[in-house]
Amino acid sequence: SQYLLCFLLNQHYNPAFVSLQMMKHAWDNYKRYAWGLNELKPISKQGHSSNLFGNIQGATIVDALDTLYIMEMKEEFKEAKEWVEKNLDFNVNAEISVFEVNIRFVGGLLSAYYLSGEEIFRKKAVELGEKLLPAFNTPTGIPWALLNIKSGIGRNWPWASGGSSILAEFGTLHLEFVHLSHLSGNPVFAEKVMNIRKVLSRLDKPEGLYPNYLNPSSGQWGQHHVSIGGLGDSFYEYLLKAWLMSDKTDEEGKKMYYDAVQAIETHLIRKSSGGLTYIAEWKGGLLEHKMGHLTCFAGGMFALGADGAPNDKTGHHIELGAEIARTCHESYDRTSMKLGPEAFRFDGGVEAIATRQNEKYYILRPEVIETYMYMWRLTHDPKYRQWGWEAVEALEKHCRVDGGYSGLRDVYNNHESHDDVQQSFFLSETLKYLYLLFSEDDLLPFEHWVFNTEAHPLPVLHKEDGNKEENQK
Ligand code: DMJ
Repeated sequence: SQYLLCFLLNQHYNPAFVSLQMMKHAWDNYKRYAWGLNELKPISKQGHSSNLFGNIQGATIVDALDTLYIMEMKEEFKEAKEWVEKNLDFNVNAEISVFEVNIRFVGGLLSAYYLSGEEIFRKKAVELGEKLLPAFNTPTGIPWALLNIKSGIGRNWPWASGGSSILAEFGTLHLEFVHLSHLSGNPVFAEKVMNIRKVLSRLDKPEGLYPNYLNPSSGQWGQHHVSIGGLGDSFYEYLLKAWLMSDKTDEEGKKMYYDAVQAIETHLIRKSSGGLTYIAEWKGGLLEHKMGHLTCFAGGMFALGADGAPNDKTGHHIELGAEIARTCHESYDRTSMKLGPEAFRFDGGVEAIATRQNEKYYILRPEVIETYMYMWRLTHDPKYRQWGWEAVEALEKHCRVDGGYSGLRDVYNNHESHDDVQQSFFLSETLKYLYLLFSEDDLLPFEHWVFNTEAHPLPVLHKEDGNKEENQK
């Protein structure tokens, strides 16, 4: 495979084909060493289980289904489907993260259903959706973060401010739950997420911003911390995508999204003295000049939302997307390994560089490549493909190991220290976005598909399919 790699990198490489080969390497090793378990430890060559999924098993299989399908890895898709049929079991005594299980398992199953038409995936998605419903049994209907899917008892993360639920968690259920209602004929799923909307739209927002913490009992905000990265990120993403997925009929989602972007621009977006645009974190009115790798998804989001931007701001939103893409590319380029750190700062004389040891790791996250993919599709500027290719080379050089792909502990070091985890989102997101970046635009075109926050494509519910009634529910 080393020989193949050199050949591909130096000769007439076809980058989409290279991403497919990467997927094969990741999948084959998962299959060899961790089949049926959640994730792979590629150095120790054994399974890895995160407590986010309780003892639900098979996260990598479910997360990877649609990538296998899109890449036409037919044999692998078939074996994954057989595993789902025979082994995917939600009747377990497990405390799970409602958000993680929704975006990876519900999202993965829904996409697999829509792409392949295989009934088993629809059935499993609805079955799992029903298991998640007790999470909404709170005085406000804002769901708990954690749920025991056997007992139906929920609670919040012990570290969350004042017993709060997390914005990016309860705000990232909308797309999947609308589809669960659509596919099951049961309105309850859509009702639950429309209620979250209602609670949020009635609340006072400091400077028009949404704090990351909301108490599900009192309906009051916790600490006034605002982030477009961890704890906040995909809430904003889902406002925009709810509107797009509704064939642009969900006016409430649209308004909330563009109002939020306006507040973000005024209070969080800044330019460094070196000319890099970044999105800071807001803590009760004070800015922390730090941007997370997670925040880099926002470049793609701004560009995707550009078309519907009010007051002739289309060009401005594309430009904002392009500037965030450039900043995030710089965060990669300024490391030794050419892969970006978990967080980078714009203070104390540095720009787009991690200064704290515990922010220097890279865990195979997708957000920067995701933004390249959106920017490529929406502008066709070739630099986004070049930047994507730089990431491929860096992944091959530093993350690829015999037993799969591993995250790195310090991207500024000259020697790899591997974290020994092949995250399931590497197969569902990072490799899928790379493949799409190097494919034609008519593969999952944006007019017909929106990607959930784990890169699982969900179809736009076109008006003529009776979507109007659904939004009015
Ligand atoms: C994924 O599970 C999703 O992209 C989520 O929105 C954020 N974290 C990981 C990838 O970094």
